[in-house]
Amino acid sequence: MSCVDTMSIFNIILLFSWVTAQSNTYDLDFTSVVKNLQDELHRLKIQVENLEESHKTCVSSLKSFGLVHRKRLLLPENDQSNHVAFSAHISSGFTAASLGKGHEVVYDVSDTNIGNGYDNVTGTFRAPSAGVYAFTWTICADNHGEIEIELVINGRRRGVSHVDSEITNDLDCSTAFVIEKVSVGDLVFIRSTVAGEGLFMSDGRARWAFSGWKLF
Ligand SMILES: [Ca+2]
Repeated sequence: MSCVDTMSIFNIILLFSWVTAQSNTYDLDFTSVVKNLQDELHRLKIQVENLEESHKTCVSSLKSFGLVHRKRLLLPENDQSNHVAFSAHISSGFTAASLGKGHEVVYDVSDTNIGNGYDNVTGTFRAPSAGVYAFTWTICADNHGEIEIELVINGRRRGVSHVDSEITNDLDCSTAFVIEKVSVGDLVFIRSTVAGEGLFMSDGRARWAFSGWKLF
């Protein structure tokens, strides 16, 4: 109900109260009552017209500032169930031998886990809700490090990257990015596709990381 409607009803209630009070007197002057009613109706009519004009002016001003309908473009403020984002990294460097071939990479430090989809014990992200997601991961090779890594969604390869550092004291990193439609409960993780060799860096200089977030 608009402000104009509310004020009109309020004034009518006041008017009804006033008429009731008048009717309770024993010396009713009906001509006077009718005259007063006409005056009051005329006054209310002018007041409503003024309020309608003010309302039009307000709406026009809001539109000129782009404020009308803005709220409809935003997500509902209390709808947190649709928010999904995670980011995790490996806390220290490791060897190719410790990872091996065909093994899931475990990012033991969970930096962000909105929606609780990521498990830092297994390394797997389980989608809490269906939607289109973005996934990105970074791998870094230290001395003579080399490996190929794949992004797996429900058992299928959906992305791949490779890094190779051929010399001592060399550092090479590779970052990949994938956008994928995901169903609720889908499993997403990073896995080695080869045995690899050498060392991999994951410390304050550069680190292995795995992130994902729901776009819509
Ligand atoms: Ca190599």
